[in-house]
Amino acid sequence: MMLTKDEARNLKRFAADIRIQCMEQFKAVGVGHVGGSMSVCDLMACLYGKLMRIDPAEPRMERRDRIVVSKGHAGPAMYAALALKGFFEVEELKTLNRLGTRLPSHTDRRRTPGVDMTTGSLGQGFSSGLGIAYACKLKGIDNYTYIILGDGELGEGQVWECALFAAAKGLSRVMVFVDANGYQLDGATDEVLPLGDVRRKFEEFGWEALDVKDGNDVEAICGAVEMAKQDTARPKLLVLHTVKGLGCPAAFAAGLPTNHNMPVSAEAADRAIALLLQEKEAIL
Ligand SMILES: Cc1ncc(C[n+]2csc(CCOP(=O)(O)OP(=O)(O)O)c2C)c(N)n1
Ligand SMILES: [Mg+2]
Repeated sequence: MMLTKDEARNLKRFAADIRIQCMEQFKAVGVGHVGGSMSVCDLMACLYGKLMRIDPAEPRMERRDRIVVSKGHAGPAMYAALALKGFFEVEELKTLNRLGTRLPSHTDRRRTPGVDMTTGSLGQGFSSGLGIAYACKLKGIDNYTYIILGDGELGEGQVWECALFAAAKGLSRVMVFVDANGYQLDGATDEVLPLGDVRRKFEEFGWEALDVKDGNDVEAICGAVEMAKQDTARPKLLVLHTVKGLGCPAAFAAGLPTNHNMPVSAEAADRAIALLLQEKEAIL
């Protein structure tokens, strides 16, 4: 999807707002999955601002596109996008992970309007996402199912069973995004369990697969989605090369191997939010 200048600017601003609302959530609870939430904010902006057929007034509309955040710990990025789109009040974001909240740290389909699948156990969201896509296909619904995986998550054996299954069943309206931020919980993915060339591996499994060099660039993401969708036979996978914790000051979180799940003081959150606001204002 080639974006117009206005669309690109609006999506960049939307991504900045999603990041700001992530920080508001972490600030309210004092801790959170900063790294893996912040790295997918640009993707969330593309999905919720441009790509997905959704209706905040009717979150379970049958024809809607489905979304499974298989790296369920990025719930805050999804919640920020949902709230900003009007699925619920932005104010509710401050209840993240509190007792009785509709916004648990990991996504839960029974609690949050707009969440299609409960996730958190890495690998499993891929299987349930494919199940959803298969069911939609059997019902003749002409939608897409979008699934978001982490790069560390690709170490789960289940992922490779899914790679076989989706291609074998011709699930051409599945689009998987790998948030390749280079880190997992306790170190660099290359050190914990190297993945090799993910794009080539999926291609060999029968997928249409593309690398997106700057996976934090909304224009690059939307362009790659459009290109991938030209293939009408195979499931699609985009490897988004992202920065874990992007949008936080570097000394606090961005790019640090310790940013997976970390304490967030009110001061650190406020500083990040102030910088994000400045960056947002500078987007032309
Ligand atoms: C089956 C399973 N094993 C372990 C965990 C604990 N865990 C939560 S996040 C995470 C690291 C995931 O890394 P990655 O997929 O790269 O996520 P990101 O970098 O996007 O945060 C781990 C090991 C889990 N949630 N599920
Ligand atoms: Mg990762």
